[in-house]
Amino acid sequence: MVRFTSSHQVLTIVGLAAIVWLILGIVVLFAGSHGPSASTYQACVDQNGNMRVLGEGLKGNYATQCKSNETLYEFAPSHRVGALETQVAELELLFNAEPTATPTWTPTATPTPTPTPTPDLLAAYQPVLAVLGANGVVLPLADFGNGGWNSATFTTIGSQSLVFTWSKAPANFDTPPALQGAIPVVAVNGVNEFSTSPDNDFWSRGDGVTDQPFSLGILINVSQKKFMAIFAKNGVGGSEWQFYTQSNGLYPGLIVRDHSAGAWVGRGYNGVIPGVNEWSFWVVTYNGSRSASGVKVYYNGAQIDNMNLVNGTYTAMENGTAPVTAPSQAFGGQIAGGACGPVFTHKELSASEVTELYNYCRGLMALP
Ligand SMILES: [Ca+2]
Ligand SMILES: [Ca+2]
Repeated sequence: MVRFTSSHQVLTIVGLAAIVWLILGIVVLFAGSHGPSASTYQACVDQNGNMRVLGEGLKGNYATQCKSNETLYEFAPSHRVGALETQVAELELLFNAEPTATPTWTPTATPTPTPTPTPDLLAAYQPVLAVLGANGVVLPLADFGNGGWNSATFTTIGSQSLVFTWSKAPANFDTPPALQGAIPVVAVNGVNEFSTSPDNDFWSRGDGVTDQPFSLGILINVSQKKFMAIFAKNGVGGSEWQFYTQSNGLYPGLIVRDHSAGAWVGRGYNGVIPGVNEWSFWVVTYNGSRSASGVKVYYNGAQIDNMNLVNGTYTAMENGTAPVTAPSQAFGGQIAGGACGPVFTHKELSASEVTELYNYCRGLMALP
C-alpha cells in the first residue's frame, strides 16, 4: 500500500501522474501514424518531458534508440481511444499524405528538384513544393524532423538549404509551440521572438536596374494590430521587400523597395488587417513589372488588395545585404510551420495556385 508522508509528496505524485497522462496522450497522438498493424508504439522522453517518437513517421537523429538522458516508453495501440481519434486521423492525413486524402487538393506538377535535405515527412511537403516550382522553399518551422521545438535553428526545404536562427528555441518562448490539426504552430510575443537568415542571392529579385518575379506566403494568427513586418528582407544593408502592416494593423500589403532612391511600389488592403485572432493565409505576388500594378495580395485564397502603396520614384530593387526575417521581430501572434510554414518562390503564383496552397493547408490544419 502506498503511503504519503507529506502534502508535497502527494503533489509530486499528482504532478507525475499528469505528466504521464500528457505523454501518453502525445505518444498515442503521434503513434497513430504507424498504422494499426503495429504491436507497440515507442517513444523516448527526457528529463524535461521532451519526447521523440521512434519510427518512420517522426524520427530524430537517433531513430532507433533512446539517448542516455531519455527513457523508453512503450504503449499498445489499444490506447488510441476517445477524443484523440479525430486528431490521430488528421495526423494520418499528414503522414500518409496521399493526394486523395485531401479531396480539395489536386496535384498539378511533380516537385522538382527533389528537396534537400530530404525532410522526414517529405510526402507532406511535396504538394506545396509542386506548386512553388523549381525555385521555391518552405520554412519548416518547428518540424520534428528539422530541429523541432527545442532547436534554435531550422533549414529551408526545397531548392535551397538556407539556415534560419530563432531568437531562442521555440520551446522556450513565452508561449510554447502547439499543434493546429496536424501542423506545428509557433507563438511569438511581438517583442523579442523571431527568426532570421543571412543575406543570400536567393532572396534578392532585383539588381538595381530590373526586377524578377517572386511570391511569398505565410499562415498566421494575428494577435497584435500594430506596425509590423511579417515576412521581409529589409533593414540595415538595404530594404528589398516586405509583407507588413502599418500602424494599428492598417493596410496589410507587399512593397518592393528601391533602397538607393528611398522609393517603393506595392499593393495593400485599404483597412485594418482582417483575420485577427483567427488563422489566415496570406500570399503576396509580384510579377517584376516595377510598378504597383504588378503586386497582388491574397487573403484566404481570394485577391484582396484595393490600394496602391507608392513612394518616390522607383527604378528597381537593389541586391543589398539585409537579412530575411519570418516571423519578424514586431509580429505578434502564431505562425504555422512544418509543411505549411512560410514559403518563397521565384515566380508569380497564379490565383489557382494560391487556392491550391490554401486548400491543402486548410485541410492539414483542420480549419473551416
Ligand atoms: Ca536604385
Ligand atoms: Ca544580397
